[in-house]
Amino acid sequence: MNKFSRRKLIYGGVAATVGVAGLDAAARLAKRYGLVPPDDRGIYGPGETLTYACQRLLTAHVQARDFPRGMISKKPFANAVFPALGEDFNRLQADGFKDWRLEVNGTVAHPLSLSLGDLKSLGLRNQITEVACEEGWSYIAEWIGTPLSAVLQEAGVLPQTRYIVYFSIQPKDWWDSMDMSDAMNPSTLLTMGMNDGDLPVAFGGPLRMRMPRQLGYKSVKYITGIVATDDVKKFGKGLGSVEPEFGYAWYAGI
Ligand SMILES: Nc1nc2c(c(=O)[nH]1)N[C@H]1C(S)=C(S)[C@@H](COP(=O)(O)O)O[C@H]1N2
Ligand SMILES: [Mo]
Repeated sequence: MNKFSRRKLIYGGVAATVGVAGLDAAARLAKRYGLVPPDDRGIYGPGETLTYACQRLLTAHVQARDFPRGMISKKPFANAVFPALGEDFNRLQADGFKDWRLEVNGTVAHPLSLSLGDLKSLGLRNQITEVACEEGWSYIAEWIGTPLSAVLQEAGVLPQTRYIVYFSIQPKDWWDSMDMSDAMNPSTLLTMGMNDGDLPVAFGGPLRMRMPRQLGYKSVKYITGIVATDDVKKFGKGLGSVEPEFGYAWYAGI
C-alpha cells in the first residue's frame, strides 16, 4: 500500500472511531501509530491526541500560508515580555549581539555553537506570515531567517530524534518543543530579520523561533539553545513545554 492511502486509512480509522466509540478509543488508535502528543493525559488529553493525530495525518507537509506583500501589517503588535529582559540580555545587546550564540546539542552527531553570522551563512529564507496569539489578535509581517532544518542538517541530527526542544534567554526557564515534522518544515525559521530590517528586540531579536503553523506562543523569542531528543518527557514536567503546565495545548496548530 502506498504511503498516502495508508495515511487515509489510518485517518479514516481514527475519525470513524471517534464517531462510534468516542475520543478514548480514537486516542488508543492514534497511540498505536505513534501520533500522540506529550500532553495526552488529563481530561483534555484525548482531545489533544485527536487534534494532533488528525493534523499530522492531513497537513504534515503543508507550509504556512505566505501572504502578499500588500497585506503586511502597518502597525504590528509586540506583546510585552514578562519579566523584563535581564542583565544577561542587556550585556549581549550592548555589544550589538556579537557574542550571541545558539547552542545546538542533544541527539546530534556534531554539537554546534553558532553566532548570528554562522547562522546566516547556513542560508536565509524569507516568508510573509501571520503571528496569531491565543488571545485573539494577530498581525502579518515578513520574516527572514535560517530554516531550522538547515541547522539540524549541519549538526547531523541522529535518527532516534523525535523532538526539538528550544530555550529562551528570557524568561530563563521558558522552553518549548516541536516534533520533527514541524522541525523539518521549511516554514520553521530561526528568525533574524523582520520587514527589511534586523528583528527588533520587542519582536524577539536578535533570534526568534518562528513556526507560523502554530499559535504565537510557540514562536519563542530570544532563542539561545536547541536540544534534539528522543523523549521530551525528560524536560520540565514532561508535558512538552511550559504551556501545557499552565493549561494550554502543546500542539497549537492553526
Ligand atoms: N521569550 C518569549 N517569547 C514569547 C513570549 C514571551 O512572553 N516571551 N510571548 C509569546 C506569545 S504568547 C505570543 S502570542 C507571541 C507574540 O509575538 P509578538 O510579540 O511578535 O506579537 O510571542 C511569543 N513568544
Ligand atoms: Mo500569545
